[in-house]
Amino acid sequence: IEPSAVPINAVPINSVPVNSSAPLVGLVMGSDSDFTVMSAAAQTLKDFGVAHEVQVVSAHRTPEKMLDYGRNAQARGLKVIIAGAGGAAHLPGMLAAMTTLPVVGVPVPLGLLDGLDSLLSIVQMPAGVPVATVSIGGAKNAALIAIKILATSDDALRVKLEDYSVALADLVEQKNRDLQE
Ligand code: RP5
Repeated sequence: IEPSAVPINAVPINSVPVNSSAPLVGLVMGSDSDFTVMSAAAQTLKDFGVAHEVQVVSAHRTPEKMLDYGRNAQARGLKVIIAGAGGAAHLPGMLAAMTTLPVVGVPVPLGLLDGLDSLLSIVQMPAGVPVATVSIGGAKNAALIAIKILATSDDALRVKLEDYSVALADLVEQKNRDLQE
């Protein structure tokens, strides 16, 4: 038996042109070193045709920029923020404290603690200041959460999510067929 080499999360979706140049999703990370993980979110947003921006905004190295980013995000037209950080990962929580927009946090795994440090830094928010935290390295799901939020008021995006779910189920069935060979 030779299972397909295609990973289950590599579902192809129809790419459609971005219909607006104004970013709806702010994809930020504490360091450019986080982009190896966060690029999966950028790719997914691109695949769904969602206008987004990508920025390095560090809670520790550029704290004033981080505060301004959170403060101005909604007025600039963003609808959701995805924030990834590793280690002492304060960026998602601090942005959540500075904006009424939903913030999705991505724990980025670093070398020593396999991302558990990042996860706990992001997920343990005090009541009143939520961060929707995905799994360690879960940048793709972070993008899908952002897309689902946007799809609540965007029928075209909702249809694309439905198509994506069908493609995901089809891929599982294809793998089952492969297992029979
Ligand atoms: C965090 O420190 C960043 O989010 C990154 O995950 C980590 C290490 O940053 P670099 O030293 O690689 O720039 O703030």
